[in-house]
Amino acid sequence: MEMSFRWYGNDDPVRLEDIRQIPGMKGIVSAIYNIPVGEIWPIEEIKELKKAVELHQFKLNVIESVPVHEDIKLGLASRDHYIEKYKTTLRNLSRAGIKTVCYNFMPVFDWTRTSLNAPLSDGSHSLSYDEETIKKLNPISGELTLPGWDLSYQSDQLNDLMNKYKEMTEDELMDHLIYFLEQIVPVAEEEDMKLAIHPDDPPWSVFGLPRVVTNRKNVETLLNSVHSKANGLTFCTGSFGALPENDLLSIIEIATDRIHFVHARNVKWTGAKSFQETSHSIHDGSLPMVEVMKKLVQSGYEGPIRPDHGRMIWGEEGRPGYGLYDRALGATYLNGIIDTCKSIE
Ligand code: DNO
Repeated sequence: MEMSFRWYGNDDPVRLEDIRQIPGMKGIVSAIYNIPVGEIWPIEEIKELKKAVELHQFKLNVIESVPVHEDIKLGLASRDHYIEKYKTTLRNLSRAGIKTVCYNFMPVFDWTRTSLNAPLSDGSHSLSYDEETIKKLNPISGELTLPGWDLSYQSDQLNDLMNKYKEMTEDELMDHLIYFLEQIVPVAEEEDMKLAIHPDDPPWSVFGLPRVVTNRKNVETLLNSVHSKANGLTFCTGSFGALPENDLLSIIEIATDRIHFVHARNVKWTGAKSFQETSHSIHDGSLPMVEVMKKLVQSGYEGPIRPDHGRMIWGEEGRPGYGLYDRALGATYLNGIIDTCKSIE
């Protein structure tokens, strides 16, 4: 597998020089962050990013993410205009040599947590999610903002946008996703690219908005909707695994050669629909990380994988979930498991 690390570009307090010193690190996962959602990514800017990464002897192996415009998720008439732009961005990425693209289809909000620095018993801090707290929060009030969210909306715009989703069922959202896939997968095929949809995080409805990339059945539906290797999945242990009934191993089984990217992290279930992120170790969280890695090795997965969110340890300050130290420990733990599984295969 290609062990990789997410890097947020030149503004990231974690430097490429630091990432270079993590044993076994091969790839960088990044994106261009200053382009409004829906607009075309210019090839020059993509090449610049790639050059910065390659200067440190890394491969820019995945773009995470090219965000999907809300009009596409809403199924509005204007979606075709944004789909055309999405296709152009895919072609530009491909022409710059980048062949794997991660994206998600969550309405309005990307990943959601209720705390960005919840204490763990070892004195470190991590991200957590508590369903009871979420029920009392109004995302429009601005009392909760998260790093993964598009903060360019004014509160009245956000209100209007959320209202547009009010009547939408999950089946309708799935239809809009399939429509999108039918349009973009042929372009990915032409360009020999892999599309890797990220599961919803957490994998249930939040703030009353529909979510569909949540479980094995829905993953099967979306993978079967367009039969092409290009139509694939980001297998994110922490997103699917936040729901105890999601059997991670069986999701790997049904997705097998459609898994194009792996996010590996552990969570501890703290109640119904509630969890806290932990170290990657099986001794800290609820997820069977060793079994998951073993299954990926057995299924022949050789693609990019990254340690996902880490705790904040050793006094590090920085982007929640994306510090250097705990993700580096995670990468080393994962590489140890992978090497062991391979040696006894
Ligand atoms: C959170 C990330 C997500 C992910 C997107 C993919 O840390 O895993 O923000 O990048 O959902 O589109």
